[in-house]
Amino acid sequence: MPTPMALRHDWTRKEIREIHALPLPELVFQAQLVHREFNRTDEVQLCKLLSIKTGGCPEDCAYCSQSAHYKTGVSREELMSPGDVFVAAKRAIVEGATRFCMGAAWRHVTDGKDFDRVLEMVRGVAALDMEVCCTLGMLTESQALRLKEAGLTAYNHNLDTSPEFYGEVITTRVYEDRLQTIAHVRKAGITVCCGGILGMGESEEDRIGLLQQLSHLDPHPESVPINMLVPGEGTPLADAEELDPLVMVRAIATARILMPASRVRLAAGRRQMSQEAMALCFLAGANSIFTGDRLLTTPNPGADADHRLIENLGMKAMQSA
Ligand code: SAM
Ligand code: DTB
Ligand code: SF4
Repeated sequence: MPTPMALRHDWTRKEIREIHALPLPELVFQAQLVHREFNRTDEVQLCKLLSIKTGGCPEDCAYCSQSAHYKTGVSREELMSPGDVFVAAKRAIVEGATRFCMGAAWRHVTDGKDFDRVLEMVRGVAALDMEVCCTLGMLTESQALRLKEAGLTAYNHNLDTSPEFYGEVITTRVYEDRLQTIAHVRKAGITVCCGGILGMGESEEDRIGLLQQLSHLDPHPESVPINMLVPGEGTPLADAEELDPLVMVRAIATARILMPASRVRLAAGRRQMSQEAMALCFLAGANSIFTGDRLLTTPNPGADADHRLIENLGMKAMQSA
């Protein structure tokens, strides 16, 4: 038996650059070798997103239509009621999802009645036997602990891009703030969901820088969402040049090689991709998608289309994890 590959957290930029620049067939082949060693290659996890608190966010993320800094047509709403969230979670189960992720357009969590209500949502969804994930902005250590006690499985907090490019996209917080929240989540014993966005005008070196940062987290994030920018009207990135889907394939394959045991999610942007491009992403090692007809504020292919896609490829939806 060959010795199983050890997980590494010290990948150099040069090594990552070399992997990322391989001829695409070779890169995908290398990613497949790793994928086969660590994961079932015929399974895709279906995750469902729900925006529990939409719009009016004080942060200025240039890609986001929920930022209050831009006129985007997404209006500010109140936090949803737990009852409505549970209805959505039960529908997600019927649609085959095994993970439910609740997103709030907050800069950070504030203790008080809204956070208490989120904790109630977490307890209720956890009781449905799904993986429960939240993405609520920055967290303190004690807030992370309270989420853990409520039954939270995972917390999503993306690094989005390289440290060098970060300031071009967001000015209301710094990279170190993100790393700190991720550390609080890890310390509380919650699994980490951390990835980024491609197609914001970043260079190839920025994508490599993002992948290096993710791979240097120790342990690796259990879940790595790779989003393709969904350009939102009124945001500074509304007219960003459309990304070649093969850039997604390269990033996913590289993420798979650097973080062999993580779930790599082909996240936002699937409406802009062909079935063939998505198939290449699975070949490159993606093993998770967001299903359902909405992401947070933008459309997604929909559960029926996703089941057809998975069936066409002879793959299957991951059963309860
Ligand atoms: N406010 C919280 C935060 O930013 O951490 C949670 C919600 S935020 C919408 C979660 C992630 O979604 C962002 O970090 C970003 O990576 C991704 N995202 C947001 N808008 C996007 C867009 N238009 N296209 C692709 N990904 C996007
Ligand atoms: C992640 O990496 N992508 C998701 C989830 N984590 C929260 C969000 C995608 C949002 C796409 C734009 C929207 O629908 O507003
Ligand atoms: Fe706010 Fe999150 Fe959107 Fe940034 S990505 S503006 S933090 S909702």
